[in-house]
Amino acid sequence: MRPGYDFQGKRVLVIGVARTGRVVSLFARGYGATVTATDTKPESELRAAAEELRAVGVQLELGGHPPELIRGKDLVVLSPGVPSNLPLVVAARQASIPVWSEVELAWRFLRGKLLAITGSNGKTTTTALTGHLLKVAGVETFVGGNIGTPLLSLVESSTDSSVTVAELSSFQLENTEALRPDVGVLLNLTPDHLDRYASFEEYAAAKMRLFSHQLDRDSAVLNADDPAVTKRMPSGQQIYWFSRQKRVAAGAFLRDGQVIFRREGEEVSLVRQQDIPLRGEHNVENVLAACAAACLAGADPAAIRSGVETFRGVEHRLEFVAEINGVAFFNDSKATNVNAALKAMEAFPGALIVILGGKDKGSPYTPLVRALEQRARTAILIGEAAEKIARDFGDSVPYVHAETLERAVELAMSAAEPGDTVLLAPACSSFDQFEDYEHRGRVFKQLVRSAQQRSFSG
Ligand code: UMA
Repeated sequence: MRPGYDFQGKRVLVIGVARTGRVVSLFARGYGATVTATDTKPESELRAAAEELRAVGVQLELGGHPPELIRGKDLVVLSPGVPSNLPLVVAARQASIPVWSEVELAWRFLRGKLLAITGSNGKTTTTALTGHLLKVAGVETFVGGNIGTPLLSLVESSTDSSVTVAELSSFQLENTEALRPDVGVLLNLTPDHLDRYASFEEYAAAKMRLFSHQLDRDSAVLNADDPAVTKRMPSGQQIYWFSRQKRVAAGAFLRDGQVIFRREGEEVSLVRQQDIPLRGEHNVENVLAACAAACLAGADPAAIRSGVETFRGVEHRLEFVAEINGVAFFNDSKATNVNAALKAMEAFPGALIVILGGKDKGSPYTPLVRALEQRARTAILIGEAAEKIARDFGDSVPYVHAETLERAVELAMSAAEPGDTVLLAPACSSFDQFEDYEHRGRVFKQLVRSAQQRSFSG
């Protein structure tokens, strides 16, 4: 039995009025709370949400977060994009008002099992694949979280026999208090979001909160090949591993080209590695993690085999867009950090033109140099981070400045030769020029498809 939260008579402050804040406000209001929602954006930018929320009696404070907003509040709920060190949030904590992330609230109300996936890279693919495997196995499954659907919006549909597969970001895990997934997966830990965290340690600690409240009947699925994960191994729950490199005592690994799942000494062969339809070695890790998680949530081996074979990948993740005059265009707009971009580049053996840049997140771009030296015909730089990337590349990697994505696609079209791949793998977040990475990916696809049309008609 989860603890829930009794909203009756409570005064709740919701910070951020985008996807998360909207759902939290409606939920809390629906359960009888008095709700105030606040956003730094002015009313003119939030008209539709403001109208909808006012209609159900939510009070709005837009265009800033006045300090008096916390007065008399019983609970503050943060959207993931709102930093935990916001003065209003710090003041709430000082006044002993609980500050929760939306996923804490969602967990308290969700029915059935929660299978939660975090890590620096591969979360979205692994979440979508795990959801797919469970659906193929006939398990009643819901998929949400950082992947795009606030977890709280899945509460009403969840049942005692359903499994909710959630992608959780470090932002969402920051303000959790009791959240306890039945199965928690940690894919890997590499530097990310250092524009928001003071250190890698602080970022990793946010991720590890996934396991803080697990009990001995719960499971953790961990990457045995990532030293940053193994050195932070949690305790108190059942530990399963996944590994591309070695056999593990319990969990998923490769043997003779097969994915094997091992539990209590029993082994079952799940799928042949050659039948994994996703590009890149990193996706083998994602498949191993998803297979282990799906086994633990009750999927049978036959369903896992057919689920892996029929999985078609995720939008904005090494997504094939078009081929124009023998040049393949791939959209990996979700590569919002350096390591994700590196993995994307490594998935292509041939000559590459890589579009990089956006809003800098505080990590150096030097880890990309070796992969680019080996493969890149040129790098095309866009957005605020372009100068820093150019400085980090020095003379080692050829690059050109394009500023905008539109110009980058034009330059890529003229630089590419038949057989090349043009890859959008920005290594940065998108907020300098786009609403989010999905918007950036959609714009890229439109630009490529327009170029394809022109090439047909020309
Ligand atoms: N805002 C304030 N005050 C602040 C900061 C922001 O009022 O100090 C307001 C903004 O003006 C805006 C709102 O807060 O109106 C934005 O909130 P949000 O960024 O949390 O946006 P949501 O639409 O609620 O999306 C969030 C996640 N966003 C982030 O983590 C930045 C989405 O992840 C997630 O899909 C969604 O909840 C549903 O769970 C996106 C993401 O970029 C995909 N995630 C990062 C990543 O994957 O790297 C972590």
